[in-house]
Amino acid sequence: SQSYKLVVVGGGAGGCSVAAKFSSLLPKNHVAIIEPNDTHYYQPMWTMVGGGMKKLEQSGRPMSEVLPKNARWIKERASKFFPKENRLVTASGEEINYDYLVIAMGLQLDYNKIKGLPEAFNTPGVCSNYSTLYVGNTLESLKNFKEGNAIFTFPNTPVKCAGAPQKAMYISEEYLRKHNKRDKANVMFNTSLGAIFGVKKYADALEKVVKKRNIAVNFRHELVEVKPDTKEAVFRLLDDPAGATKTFKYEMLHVTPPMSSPALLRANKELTNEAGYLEIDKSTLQHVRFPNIFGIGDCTSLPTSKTAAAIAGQNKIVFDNLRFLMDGKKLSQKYDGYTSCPLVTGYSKCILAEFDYDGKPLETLPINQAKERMTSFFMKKELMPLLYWKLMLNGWWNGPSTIRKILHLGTGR
Ligand code: FAD
Ligand code: UQ1
Repeated sequence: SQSYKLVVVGGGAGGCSVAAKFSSLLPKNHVAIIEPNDTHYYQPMWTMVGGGMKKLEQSGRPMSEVLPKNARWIKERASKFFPKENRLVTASGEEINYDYLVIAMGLQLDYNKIKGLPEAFNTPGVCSNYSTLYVGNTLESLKNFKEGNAIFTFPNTPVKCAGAPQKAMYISEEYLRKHNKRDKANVMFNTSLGAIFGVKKYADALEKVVKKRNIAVNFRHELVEVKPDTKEAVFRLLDDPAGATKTFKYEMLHVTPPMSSPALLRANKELTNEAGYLEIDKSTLQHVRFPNIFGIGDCTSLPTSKTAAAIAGQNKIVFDNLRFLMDGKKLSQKYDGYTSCPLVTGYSKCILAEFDYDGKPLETLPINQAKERMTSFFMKKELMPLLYWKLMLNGWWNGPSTIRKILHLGTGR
C-alpha cells in the first residue's frame, strides 16, 4: 500500500488546479492524483468545435503535461472509498492511504438513459457537443442539413455549463442563416426546465435573442427517445399529470444528455447527499461528515451552476481552508457561489453571465455584460483557453474577483 499527505481523485479542471497549488506547497510526491485518462480536455472548447470554430484536437493535452510535476500521478480509476479509515482502493486493487483527500470526479454522462442512444449517434443528424465521440457530428449535421426541424434539448437533471445546450443552438442558427438554409429550418429549444436561464437578468436578454432569431422554445419537454429510422424524437411533457409524450420529426437533433454524479461516488452513500453528490459545506467546501475530505467542482453538492469558472472561484477556498486545517487553524475562507457562463450567441457575439449563490449578477467588467458583445466573444474564444492551460491548471487562477473589485472600486461590488 502507498501513503500520501494529500490524495486528489480526478485530474480534471478541479483536481488538476488544486493539486497544482498543493504541489507547490508540499514536498515532492506528498501529493498523489488518481486519474485514469491519457488526455485532459478543455471541455468549454467543445461548443466552438461543434460550430467548426476550433478543432477537437485543440481542446486536449496529454495528461502527463498538465498534471503537476511535483505530484505522483496514479494512472488508475479509484474504485472504493473507506473514509472512516482514511483510505481508498483503486481498480487494480492498490490500497492508497491519505491524511487528506480532495474529491474532484466531475459528472457522468448518461446518454443510455435515452432510448435509442447512443446508437442513434451513428445516424444522420444526431449530435452532441458534450462528448468527444459525438461533437464532430454537430458540424456534419449542419453541413448536411436540408430542411426540417433543428431541435436542441436540455435534460431533466443538473448539467455542466447550463448555457451550453443553447450556445449550440445559437451557433447552429447562425450557420444555417449564413449558408442560406435558415428559411428551410425550424429551430427549436426543447428544454426540461421552465425558464430559459436561472438568473433573471440573463434570462431577459436571452428571451430577446430567441425572439429576434425566430427560435421556438418549448418548456418542460424532456427527450426520452430517439427513433433514427423515422427521424423522430420523443419528448415527455413534464407538466402533464398523465406523463403524455409528444413526438417531433428532426433533421438535426442536438442532445444534451442527462448527467449524474459518478456511479462510484453514489455507491459510497456516507460521502453523498440524497441526490448522490459529494456532500460538502457550501461555504468552506469541507465534507460535512469527514473533516479531512474536501470537494471541488461538478461532483459536489454546491448549489451553484457547474462550470470551470465556478471551480476557479473554488480552488483558492479549498487550498486555503485545507492548508489551515493541516496547520490546525480555523477554516476562514468562504465561497460565495461565483460561477460564470459565456453564453455564445453565434459566430461573433456573447453574453457573459456571472453570478453568485443568490443568482445576483457579479460582473467583472463595469459594463452591462447581459448585452451581446464581440469583446466577450473574443475573451471566450481566444483568452479563456490560454487562461485555463497557462494559469488555472498551474494553480495560478482564482477567478476574476480581484479584477472585479479593482474595476468596481467605490461602487461597493
Ligand atoms: P472534469 O473536468 O470533468 O474532471 C473530472 C475528472 O475525474 C476526469 O478527468 C475523470 O477522468 C476523473 N474521474 C472520474 N471518475 C474517476 C475515478 N473513479 N477515479 C479517478 N478519476 C476519476 N465551463 C465554463 O466555465 N465555461 C464554459 O464556457 C463551459 N462550457 C462548457 C461546454 C461544454 C460542451 C461542456 C461539456 C462543459 C463546459 N463547461 C464550461 C463546464 C466545465 O468543463 C466543467 O464544469 C469542468 O470541466 C468541471 O471540472 P471537474 O474537475 O469538476 O470535472
Ligand atoms: C473563468 O474563470 C473560467 O475558468 C477558467 C472559464 O472557463 C473556461 C470561463 O468561461 C469564464 C467566463 C471565467 C471567468 C473569467 C473572466 C475573466 C470573466
